[in-house]
Amino acid sequence: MKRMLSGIKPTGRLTLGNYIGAIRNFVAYQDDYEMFVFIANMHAITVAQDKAELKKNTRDVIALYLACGLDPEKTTIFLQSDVHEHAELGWIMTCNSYMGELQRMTQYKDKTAKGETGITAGLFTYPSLMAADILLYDADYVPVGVDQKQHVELTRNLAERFNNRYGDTFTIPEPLVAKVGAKIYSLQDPTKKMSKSEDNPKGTIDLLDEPAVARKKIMSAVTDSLGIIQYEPEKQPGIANLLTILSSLNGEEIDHIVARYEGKGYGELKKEVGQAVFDFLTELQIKYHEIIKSGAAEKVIKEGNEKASYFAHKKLMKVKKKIGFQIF
Ligand code: AQP
Repeated sequence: MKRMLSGIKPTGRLTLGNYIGAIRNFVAYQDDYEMFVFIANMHAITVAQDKAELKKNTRDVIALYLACGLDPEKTTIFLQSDVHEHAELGWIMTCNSYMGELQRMTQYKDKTAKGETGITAGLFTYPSLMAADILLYDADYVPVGVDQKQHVELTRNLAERFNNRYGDTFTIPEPLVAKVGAKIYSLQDPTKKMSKSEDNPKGTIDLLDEPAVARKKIMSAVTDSLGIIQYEPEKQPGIANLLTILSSLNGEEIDHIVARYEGKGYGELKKEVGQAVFDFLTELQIKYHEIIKSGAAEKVIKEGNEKASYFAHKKLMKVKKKIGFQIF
């Protein structure tokens, strides 16, 4: 069975974008791949985090992974900072990365281009840590959004560089971009990605939003004045976003939805999308509350950490030997 690895940063409350673009796919993949899914809390601190919020968000990511359908029998779910090999291999990968390569990574490039201040060294070097995350487990595939393909490319380059220098050590991973619903946009600015750390709560559906509040957000989503329901992301990003959300939640082809709405207005479409989101969140949150009450998250993480550590330790030992860290 091929191996796959991915993670989510606990930088805020998980959004519908995180579900549609990532978690939903992890759940589908876990039947066909040996899955490793982690909570990327070491990546989260590349930007300052409040301690209490980081703890709460981390627990919520675990509970929501489970509530969304990740099955710990099939998927190893672990906390990045509890598997210390990530930090160790991360440093080795940093020492294998060139400044020029890291300067080309979009997050750093965008933030410096905007003249942002307070950019941490971690934000500059995190792609090397990401490479370590992937290479520790010999992942064959990494499911990514379009914007993250660049990271897997860097990982491939670092792995090849290491293998050429020290002999065959790492599996070269491939990015896997999902076809449908790869990207969900802000409801208030549908040209911008829906993000956990978005400031305007009206643009984002949080997985833990009150379902009625989420429905209201859909009803007040920004659209356009064309008045035609069609899938034209360039011309009508707001409508395209609503169609993508509906199709992702009810499994209906976008073309079918568009055909159903011929001659109908935006209000009706919003009502249906709002109801689909309402139903989805209601069911998800029932499971989430059960998981929180049962204490299942703690047990899952403990077992997942142990399993991940086993693989990570073996790989790191091999690497240390190759580079001359093991002296006796
Ligand atoms: N809007 C989105 N549409 C589709 N997929 C999305 N993902 C995130 N937002 C959307 C996917 O979710 C995973 C989470 O990755 P992450 O938390 O490590 O980083 P991110 O992509 O930067 O997510 P956010 O929510 O935008 O976080 P912040 O605000 O902290 O930067 C990835 O697989 C991503 O593609």
